Amino acid sequence: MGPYPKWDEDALDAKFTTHRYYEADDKAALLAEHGGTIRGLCTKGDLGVSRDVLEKLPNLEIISVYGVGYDAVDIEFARDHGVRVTNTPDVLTKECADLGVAMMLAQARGMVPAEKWVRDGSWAKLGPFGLQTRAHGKRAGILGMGRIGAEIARRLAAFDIEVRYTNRSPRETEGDLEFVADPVQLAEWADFLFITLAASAQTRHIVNRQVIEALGPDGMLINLSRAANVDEAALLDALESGALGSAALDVFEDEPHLDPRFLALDNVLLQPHHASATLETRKAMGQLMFDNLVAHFEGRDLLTPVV
Ligand code: 8YV
Repeated sequence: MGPYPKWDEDALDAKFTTHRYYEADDKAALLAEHGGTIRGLCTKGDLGVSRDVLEKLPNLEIISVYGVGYDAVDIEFARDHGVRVTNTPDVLTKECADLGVAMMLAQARGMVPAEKWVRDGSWAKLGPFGLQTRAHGKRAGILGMGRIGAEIARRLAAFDIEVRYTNRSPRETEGDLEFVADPVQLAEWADFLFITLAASAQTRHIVNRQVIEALGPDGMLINLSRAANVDEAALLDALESGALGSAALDVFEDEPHLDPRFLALDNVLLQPHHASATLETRKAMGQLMFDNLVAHFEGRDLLTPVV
């Protein structure tokens, strides 16, 4: 459905007859001509595949997602039509956790504006860069204690940051972390709030105005899940008014076309949805996407099934 690095596309071309939906000038014509012969589909966590495309693939057997998030795939359609779905968890977990903690530190210590301060000559002309905010020893809430949330918690322990979490239900955690059922209460307690839960219709805007304002003028929101988990209009209002101290965001509504209100803010770190985007991890994601397809067509168990 979308482009992959050359090494992934070469492997797919060598193994399968491929059709590149993203390159087709007339996508409807491609589906009309080839839709009936297509048995496997590759897509991405942030791209997915909609029902109106799936309806034109009557012989589709498997959707292999390059990414851990499959919220953009019409899972209900897949289930109803016996289409298998796979994703690429685990291979990207630590990568995403690394960026989540890096975003917290970069924003707390003002590393992006500080780099500009050096590079544009302000340091020499105007003196020291302003005082920033401590991260170690503070409190972090994790909204979504899945694989990535758990890895972030592990990392935060090394910074002497106390962690509490909320989740659909309590779960066993490394360090026996305290479960807080109400996201508002978690936000009231926390200095940093990490949004790491899988996105779905049920989680839309789980981080609402109340949660954002509970995090407060000294709080920081870090989102590396999906924009849909956060009420972005409420987030922008709070960042503009100071009701929320700061944010570090890797995902946005209508990305990569951000709401221009973000660009006027100096209390938000903007990242281009690249939490999993290292060479090593993307190679592992591509390999897993490919291996799931091959396992299916060779009649073996799928490596990482969702449906
Ligand atoms: C995407 C992601 O897969 O894993 C996910 O769900 O959001 C990303 O890693 C990435 O954007 C691939 O294009």
